[in-house]
Amino acid sequence: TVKLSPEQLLCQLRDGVNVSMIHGSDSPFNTSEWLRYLPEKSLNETVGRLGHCAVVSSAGSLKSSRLGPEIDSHDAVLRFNGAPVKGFQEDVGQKTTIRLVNSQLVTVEQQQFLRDALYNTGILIIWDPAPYHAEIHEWYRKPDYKFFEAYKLYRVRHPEQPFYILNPKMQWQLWDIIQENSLEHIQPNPPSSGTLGILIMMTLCDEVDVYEFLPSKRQTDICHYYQKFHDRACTMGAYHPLLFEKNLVKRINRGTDEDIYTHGKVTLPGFRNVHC
Ligand code: NCC
Repeated sequence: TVKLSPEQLLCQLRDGVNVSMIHGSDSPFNTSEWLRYLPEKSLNETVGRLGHCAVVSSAGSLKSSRLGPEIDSHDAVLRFNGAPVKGFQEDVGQKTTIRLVNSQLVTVEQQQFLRDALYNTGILIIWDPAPYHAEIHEWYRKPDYKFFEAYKLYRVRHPEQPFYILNPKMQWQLWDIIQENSLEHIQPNPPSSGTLGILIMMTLCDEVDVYEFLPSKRQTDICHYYQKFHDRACTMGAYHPLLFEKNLVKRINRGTDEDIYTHGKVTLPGFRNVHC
């Protein structure tokens, strides 16, 4: 295979990955029961057209970065899972427009998820690993984590907060493109929340700055900026094909290597600014 140019790669992502949320017309969610739980408005209607966006990885290298004000200067900010802002504003900012959570967090730590005020800000999006290119029906019967109950409980407690379920098709469309553009064989596990979040923001925004997904000079074995836990796998990947995700993002970066080195910052165009 020939190595695609950055522009070709962007076009492949734009046209090959369909970022969508589960909607009340998607069978088997097209029941009166599910209609009560799913948000009425689409994600697009809820956020409107976004200009400059930031995606904040949870990496330990955000520690002492003092990137907070720069991150908050964006129109919208996406964060992951239980990544806190309280007490860490200097390094990661305080704005949260979207929080992308995995289904493991919501089920294994269900009580915390239902109680912790951290989750009550902004728009929530949940995703769950689906079998390779499975139909929604198959996934619905056998989700990786049975998060539907937690989702419904949360919706009842916070009916005003937009909370979407990511259509699981996206993860394997994205995985296929990562595999196609890598020289090695990749384990067939879905991409990390990080790359899913980047693609979500590229769909919604004019431009996307991603922080500490590609590590800066502050790179460390500390897993998260908010925990004292060391594990290289957090940055390199174990279950998720994280290293391959990062290589792909590096190839479509429109920013400078200097920005990666000093800020851990990558700048990507929104898909509406990609012309194929
Ligand atoms: O750690 P996690 O990821 O929540 O991090 C969010 C995203 O930030 C990027 N990251 C994180 C740490 C690091 N040192 N370098 C990074 O680049 C990654 O892109 C990552 O996706 C996940 O992807 O959902 C993940 O979730 C955790 C965990 O489930 C949640 O934090 C909830 O507790 C997973 N950890 C475990 O299962 C132990 C992690 O593998 C993936």
